[in-house]
Amino acid sequence: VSQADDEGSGFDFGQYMASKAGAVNDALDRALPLRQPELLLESMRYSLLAGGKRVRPVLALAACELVGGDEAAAAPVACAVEMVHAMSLVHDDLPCMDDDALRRGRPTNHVAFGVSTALLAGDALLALAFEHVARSYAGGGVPSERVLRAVGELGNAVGAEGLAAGQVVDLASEGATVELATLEYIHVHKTARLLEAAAVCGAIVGGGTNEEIESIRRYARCIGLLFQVVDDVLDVTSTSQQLGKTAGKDLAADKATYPKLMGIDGASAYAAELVACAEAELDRFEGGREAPLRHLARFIAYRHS
Ligand code: GRG
Repeated sequence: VSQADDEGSGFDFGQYMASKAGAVNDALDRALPLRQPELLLESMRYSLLAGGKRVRPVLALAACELVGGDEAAAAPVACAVEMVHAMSLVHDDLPCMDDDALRRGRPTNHVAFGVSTALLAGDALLALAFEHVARSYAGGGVPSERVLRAVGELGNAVGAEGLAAGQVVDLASEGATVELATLEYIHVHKTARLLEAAAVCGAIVGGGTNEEIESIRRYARCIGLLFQVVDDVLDVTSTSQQLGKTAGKDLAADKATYPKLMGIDGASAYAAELVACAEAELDRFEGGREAPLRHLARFIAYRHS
C-alpha cells in the first residue's frame, strides 16, 4: 500500500504510541509482581514484559477515549488483552504448535523455561487476564453492566469462536490446499478477533453507544486483516528485494498467504480496500478524537517491516 500524504495533520503518532505503550508497560509490571513460585512467575513475566508493540492495549485505550471515556477506565481491559496476547504467543510457539525457538529476538518461553512451565505460564496468564479485570473494576467507577459485557467480549475472542478456533483450523490446514475463505477464517479468528476485542472492550467500558461500538468493531476487524495482508505482502516484497527477483520465499513456501492466493497486486489492492474501510468507520466520530485510530490504521498499512 503506498503512503498517503499525511503531512500537516499535527498528530505525532510515534510519540502517542510511545507514551501509551509506556503507561501500559508500567501497569503490566504492577499487575504481575515477581513472587512465589518464582519459576512460574518469572516465566509469565518473561513473556508479558518482553517488549512488543502493545498495539492491542493502545487500541483499547484509544477506543475508550474515542467514545468520550477516560483512559483510566480502559486500563484494566487493556492489560487483560495484552495478557491474552502474551499467552497466545507462548502457546503458539510450543513444540506441539508452531515449534518456534525465537520470539521478539529472544528464546521462546519454552526454550528458556521448559515446555511444562511455558504451558502453565500461558494458562496462568489467561486466568490472570480475567482476574485482573474482576479485581480492578471491583472498586467501582465503571458500571458493572459494562464490565460484564467486556468480559463476555474478551472470553468470546479467546475461545471456540475466537483465537482457539483460528488456531485449530490453521493447524488442520497445514500441508492442505487452502482456499481464500479458509485463509480469511484463520486470520479473522487468530489475529483480527483479539484486536477487535481490544477496541470493543475499550469502547464498552468508555460508555460508547451500540452504534459506536459496532463501528469500532468493524474498524478493528479491518485493521486486523490488514495487519496480516500487509505482513504477507512484505514477506514477499522484502525477500524479492533481497534476492533481486520477483518470487519471494512465501510464494514458494508450503503455507497459504494472500499474495499466493490473490497475487501481489490483488493482495495490495485488498490492503488498500481494508485501510479505506477502516478509516470510513471513523468518519462518524468528530472533533479529532479519531486521529489516533486513523493513524494506527495507516501505520499498519504503510509500514515497511
Ligand atoms: C487462546 C486458549 C487460547 C489458546 C491459544 C496459540 C493460539 C491459541 C492462537 C494463536 C494466536 C496467534 C499467535 C496469532 C498471531 C497473532 C499475531 C499477528 C501476532 C503478532 O502480533 P504483534 O505484531 O506482536 O502485535 P508483538 O510482538 O508486537 O506483540
